[in-house]
Amino acid sequence: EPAKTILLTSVANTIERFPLREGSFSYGTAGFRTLWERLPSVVNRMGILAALRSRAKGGQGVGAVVTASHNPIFDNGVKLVDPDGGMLSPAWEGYATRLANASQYDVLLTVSDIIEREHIDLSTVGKVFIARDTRPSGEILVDGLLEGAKAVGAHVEDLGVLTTPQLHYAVRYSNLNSKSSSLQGYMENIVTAFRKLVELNPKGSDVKIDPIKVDCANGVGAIHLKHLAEMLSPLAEYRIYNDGTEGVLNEGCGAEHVKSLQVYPIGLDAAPNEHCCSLDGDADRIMFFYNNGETSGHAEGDGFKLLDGDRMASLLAGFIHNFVLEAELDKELSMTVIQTAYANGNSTSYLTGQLKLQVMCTSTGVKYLHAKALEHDIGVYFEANGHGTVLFSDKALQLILAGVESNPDPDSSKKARSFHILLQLSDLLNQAVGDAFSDMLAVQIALLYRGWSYIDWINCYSDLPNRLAKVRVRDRSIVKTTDAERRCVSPPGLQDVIDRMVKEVSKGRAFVRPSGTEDIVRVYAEAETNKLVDELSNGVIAAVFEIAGGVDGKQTH
Ligand code: G16
Repeated sequence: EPAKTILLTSVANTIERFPLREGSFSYGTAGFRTLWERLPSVVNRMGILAALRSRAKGGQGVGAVVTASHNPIFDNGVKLVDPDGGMLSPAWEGYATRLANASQYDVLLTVSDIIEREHIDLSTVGKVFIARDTRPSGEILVDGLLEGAKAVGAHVEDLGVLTTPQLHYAVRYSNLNSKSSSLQGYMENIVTAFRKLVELNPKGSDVKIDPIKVDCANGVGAIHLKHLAEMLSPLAEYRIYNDGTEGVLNEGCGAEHVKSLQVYPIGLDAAPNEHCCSLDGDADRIMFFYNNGETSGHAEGDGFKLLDGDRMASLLAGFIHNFVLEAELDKELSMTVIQTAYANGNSTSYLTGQLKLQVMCTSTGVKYLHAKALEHDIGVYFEANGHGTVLFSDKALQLILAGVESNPDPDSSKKARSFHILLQLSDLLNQAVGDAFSDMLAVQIALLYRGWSYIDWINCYSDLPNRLAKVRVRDRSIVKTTDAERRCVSPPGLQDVIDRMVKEVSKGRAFVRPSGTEDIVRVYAEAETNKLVDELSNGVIAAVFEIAGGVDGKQTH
């Protein structure tokens, strides 16, 4: 077939310019992630795969984003976005790993194989949207991505420096044609929904929204938040910290830093009870925090109070469920909250016990939570680390829209208002992927409606003391888990030791799993008191170190 020969020749030409580096690569929790110098060949090949994916989907747009999100600045990564705006279908992750590790010759065989297996019609034209975060290496890596996609005959649109959720959004709506997929369209969509929600507030629109201090992790979030803040001024006020003009990306700041160390980000001075939050390096996760004014003697974290992804899940699930009830949609729409094993035990108890909501647990990774959420009419999914959103099914949107159409005046009844509020919330909350911007605005709306400060929010339940640690081992791939990562099946004997330690501790729970974004094993522990959780966490860290082959000394965070 001449078309295939031409395509393979063009692939051979592009991969020659981006030779394979040593080592093995695997499509992890969120794509490939490693030191950026190792990545040029991988990124080039992901350009090829993105174009193939698009052609396999009849020419629908596919996304490719160069980012290493929360990782250090010298790392980078690449992940693909499917035409619906979600993560790449797991069925294609195998192709990604195969391509990334293939010799030059095997690349051609693999591409040929994908064309056959996926019945790709070579008369279609592909479309690939690309974007990157602010990492300097991104500028270099993007060239390979562009070349790879073009080599497979895709039309490439380089959207430049975007937050990861902005790219997901652009891909989704370029294929749906129901909203503008441009950056301006993205911004106007959330700004309009936020404004309408403020107007729909039952307490009246003449309200004061608490200003919020936002740590942007010296990443891409700062660039776009400046724009968003201008659009929302003077209704709401966002004070930007760590905007990248001085500090280093994710260093001493950002959502991962505040979550795992439970301390303030560098450079942000939180006066007692001021509302604060931290984005991560590509603005797809968010952590909220404040200073409760108490002195603990632990200078860095004095008075530090964290409101994490579990808190967002409980706030937004409770908030939305209330309107579902008022709109009398509860019989027709299924609603579920999806968490991972990292969810604090008390958050799950609050969701099931107090809010009477169904809760499910999946493995770590937005791709798993998102897929589970899609199985329900309203799927609220949040990882404790701050990733998440709320998805509304087509059925839910149709019923909500019908409610709005038959009740055009939101002031006519509580029920009418609820339809209008739900409609705006479905617009505000990113339907493609978790988004720090829309999550931040949704939290502000929920607090505004309830008349709550962060203190009221945190008082919903108290977190069980918990610790998140990292252990470096020789080969993390020997650590294997089951039961949504709650139990470890390899190396042998490790789970037995963990079980024994957990049994000794009141309200104890612990698990270990290999990270899919960093070369470490993560250790999570929770227990009734700080003393007990320290003992449990240290015990499990030591067990992992001994049984799974620890190196470089132990790390406690
Ligand atoms: C990515 C994923 C998240 C995951 C996180 C940590 O986030 O999108 O779903 O929770 O990695 O994963 P792991 O524990 O496997 O390292 P991000 O913000 O880094 O893109």
